[in-house]
Amino acid sequence: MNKILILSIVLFGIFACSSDGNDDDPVIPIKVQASFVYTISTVDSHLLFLENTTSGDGFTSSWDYGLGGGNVNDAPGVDTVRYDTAGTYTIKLTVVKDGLTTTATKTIKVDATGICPNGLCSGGGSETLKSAATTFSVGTITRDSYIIAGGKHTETLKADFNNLTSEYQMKMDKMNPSLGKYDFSAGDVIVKFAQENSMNVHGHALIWHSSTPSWVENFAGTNAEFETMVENYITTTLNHFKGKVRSWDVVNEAFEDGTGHPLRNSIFRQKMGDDYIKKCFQFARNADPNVLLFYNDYNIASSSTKRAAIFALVDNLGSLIDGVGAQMHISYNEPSASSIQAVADGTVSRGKKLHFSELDIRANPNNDQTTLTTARADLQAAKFKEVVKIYNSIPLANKFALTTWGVRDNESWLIAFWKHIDWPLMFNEDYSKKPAYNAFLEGLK
Ligand code: 9MR
Repeated sequence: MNKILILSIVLFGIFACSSDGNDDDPVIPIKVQASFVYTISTVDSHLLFLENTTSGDGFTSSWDYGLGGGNVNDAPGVDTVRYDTAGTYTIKLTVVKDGLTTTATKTIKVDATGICPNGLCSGGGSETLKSAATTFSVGTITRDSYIIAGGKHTETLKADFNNLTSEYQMKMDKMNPSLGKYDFSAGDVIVKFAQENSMNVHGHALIWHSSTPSWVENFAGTNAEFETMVENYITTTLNHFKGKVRSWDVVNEAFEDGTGHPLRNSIFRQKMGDDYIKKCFQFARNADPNVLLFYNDYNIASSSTKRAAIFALVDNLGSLIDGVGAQMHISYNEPSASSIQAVADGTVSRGKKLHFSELDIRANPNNDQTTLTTARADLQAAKFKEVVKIYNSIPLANKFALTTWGVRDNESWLIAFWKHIDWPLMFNEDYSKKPAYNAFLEGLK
């Protein structure tokens, strides 16, 4: 009796659930799985091309680019999205078909140079020059126009550098264009950007024979009036930037290159005498006792006699000078490591700070290259590493900053100066990093 009842219930159930193929029966929805691929533009590494590769049809789809803008409709074809700011972004594709939703996500990384291929940013991911150089500042040059324009230049500054030097706008011809008239506007733009981004500013350069305005070259007054004018200029400039500029090159390139390296016979020397450098340092010290004062010059490594002349000046200045600026316009094959070391040793033994102030390394000093070959780029990188290693090995108390004279190869002053192609810096024209960049990081290890 119980068995018959159970069989009846089972049979009823089977018949009740069976389909007779009638069209009115509900269609079971087919789920489509969202999927997409992306490629980075080869022309502009900040551009990402997104392609929805979900198979099937009859679905709607939308993107969340991870930029905080929420979902946007997936337009037909490839979507192009721009990622300007360094960071990590999760891109999400949402596909809806017949009320069923699926998603696909991918995460991309962006650094100062753009979207990192395969999520691998060069320089070991998040490591940048300034984050790796924990015991000294990493500097470079800039201009007010570059800062105002923003974009990749300022992104790169923010990512890698924390010590800014004005390439030419904090020199006398720009800051003091006529008697009693001052223009600090470009310096102010650089200072503001530096303050907003926790960077230092290095003032370059108060007195330089090569950027002396013509009204100073043709000064009509007495020597005493000339000296007062120079004192006023230094005092006014240092007062304006007091507390905003960490350091100044007080005098730049005062020595001749020839035998004996005499002082250049600049208008300053003619009017103020052989001790004009000391006077200028004293004016600066009087105006701002806290700012760091440097003497800056080139060929300090390559010429032992020039080095000797410069160190004699440093000795003569005594406590008026805080540091030596060694410009470091060098080549991939010279000067030797021991010559560079001699600059470090001479500065350290005098208890002064060392600024490798204008580092660029010519990859093509003999104009025998039309493109930067891998072999030459590697040799150049090795020299960058050597320079950084030497700098990083000096005692902490003598460290100050290592400044490259430019960001991108194509912006270097060297190309116009030598009138042929070269690639002396750490970034390519598209701001991608050269082997020299990683070599800089390696030099710190
Ligand atoms: O790179 C600078 C270039 O843009 C300027 O026109 C020039 C004159 O102001 O100065 C260049 O920088 C020099 C620096 O101030 C001192 N050492 C040599 C640098 C290259 O000439």
